Amino acid sequence: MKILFINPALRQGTDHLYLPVGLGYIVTYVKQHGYKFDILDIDAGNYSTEYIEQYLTKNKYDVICLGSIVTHYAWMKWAINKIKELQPSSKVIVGNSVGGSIPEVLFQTTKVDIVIYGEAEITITEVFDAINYNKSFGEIIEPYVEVPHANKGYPATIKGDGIKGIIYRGGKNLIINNGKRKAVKNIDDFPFPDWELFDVEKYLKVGESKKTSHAWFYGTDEAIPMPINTARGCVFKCTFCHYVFWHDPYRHRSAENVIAEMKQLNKKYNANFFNFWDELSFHKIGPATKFVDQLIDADLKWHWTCAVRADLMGKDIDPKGNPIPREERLELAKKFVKAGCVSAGYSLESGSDKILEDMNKKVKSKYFKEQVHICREAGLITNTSIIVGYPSETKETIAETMTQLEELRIYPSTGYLLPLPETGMWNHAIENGFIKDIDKYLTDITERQDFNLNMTKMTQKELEEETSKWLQQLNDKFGNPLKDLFKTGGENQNTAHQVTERDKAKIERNKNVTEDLNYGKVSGTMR
Ligand code: B12
Ligand code: SF4
Repeated sequence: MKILFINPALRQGTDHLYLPVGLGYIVTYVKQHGYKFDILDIDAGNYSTEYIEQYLTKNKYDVICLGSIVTHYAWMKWAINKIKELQPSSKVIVGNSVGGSIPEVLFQTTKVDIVIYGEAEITITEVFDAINYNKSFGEIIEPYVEVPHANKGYPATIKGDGIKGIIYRGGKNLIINNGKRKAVKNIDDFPFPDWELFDVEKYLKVGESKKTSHAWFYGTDEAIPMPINTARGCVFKCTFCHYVFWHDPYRHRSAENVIAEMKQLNKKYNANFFNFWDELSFHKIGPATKFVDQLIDADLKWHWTCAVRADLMGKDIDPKGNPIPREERLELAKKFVKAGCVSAGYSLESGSDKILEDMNKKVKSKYFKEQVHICREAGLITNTSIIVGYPSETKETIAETMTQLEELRIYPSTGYLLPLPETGMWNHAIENGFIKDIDKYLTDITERQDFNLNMTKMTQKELEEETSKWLQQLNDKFGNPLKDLFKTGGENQNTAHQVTERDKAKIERNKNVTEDLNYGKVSGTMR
């Protein structure tokens, strides 16, 4: 059985390349289970459309697998249909949220054969086994049962029984949905992604040659950053968010397991800076303390970044109403620093507590502020993203958010609300007629930094002008050199401000941060 995996390029030709962690997990797992395959790495190769078409014309496969996030729908639609045009007999398997959150749409607008939703390692191996040994994927449950969904206007999938975690094209024009697969309990069980299968050199060199890295404060001559997935899922359900592990329990790898991967990456690639690519790396003081204590004991001398709850160190009361003393929270932040953490990412999203409620964020802005103070005291860098344009957004709520950031001296990574499938905001947009043609909407959307849809009572012009006005004010006040106030990193035209000489003082600041995080000035930011 000839298999091809395709790694698409989310932001083709930009200054950063990110190793594809999800794909890395999958290819490693199927390799361990005896499958051989090719990888067409469009991201690393920066391949043109012509190249891709030529490749697919020359190289024939039985199975072609590709996955991406849902914002990449337009490209995925093109790619799937192109594959089917050039090699109609190959089976096309799609994973990640582009399939899993909109299967009803994808099966209508493309010729995809199988969608894998949720955690894919085991599922894809079972699908390969079925194809390899000519077995069926399952059967339709009769009488037919339609699986409810929020993609208005598209026919439902029909309940089936068989390989869990897949939706596939069955007979009689039916799309059969075998239901969710239970997530793996202990994610330590997955093998570490085998980066030998990718052109790691290339991934590391792109940032280096363009003098951009995604290691906070560390220059490209100093940091060799690599990604690690330390946790899957999140304990919250914000109304703008959706990720592949949405329906799975929150799971964290053990510190031993993460440390072993760090050591392996250091040994193989000299990696000394690790980006914890998680939705949520730490959610509670207890487990977080245990984890960083183990890192401190391991005495690795490397650095890392992670994602934490916006109130992990800011909230002074636990769910049972017991107080959490400030010293305890400050102690945790200090331990993060001691363990090598440079920046713990967490998001304000909005400074308006009303909008935070609409977001179901379960965080109050006062806790965010307290966390900023604690992190600064401990020497951790604070950065935040904000979402502008919730339905209840007004000039006043924008001002509420921005004045807090101004006081805290944080330049935000700013985006407009971008309703994504399977989120509360998606349902709102569909129910209220903001999205009438799902295929068109998904084809047109780009990134949250671009204006995609207005669901507020302000006009789009007002919303954009108000947001830009405030960002300009922050940019000027903080002395940032940002030319594009939204795309603060990662894009060719917006990285000039990142090409600054490494500044020892800034690096020192990690250890003793008392001043602001002047976002745009930091070498290597990439939000
Ligand atoms: C790293 C990252 C990035 C990196 C991408 C690096 C890379 N090459 O992978 C960068 C910084 C570029 C990025 C950008 C954006 N990102 Co991002 N990002 C992440 C992050 C933090 C980690 C991804 C990861 O590695 N996860 C860990 C692995 C193990 O999980 P996984 O990727 O889901 O993989 C599993 C399954 O999806 C599946 N799978 C994955 N690939 C494949 C392939 C096949 C063939 C199959 C069968 C299965 C499969 O199997 C894997 C193992 O079980 C996630 C949050 C998260 N934790 O997922 C957000 C996330 C993926 N990003 C998201 C978004 C929205 C964006 C942006 C659009 C934000 C923006 N600025 O507007 C941009 C995209 C820009 C664009 N041009 O479209 C959303 C996606 C939402 C959605 N419903 O699709 C996420 C989920 C965050 C969130 N909750 O909002 N991102
Ligand atoms: S936005 Fe963050 S906290 Fe909210 S559900 Fe998504 S990952 Fe969790």
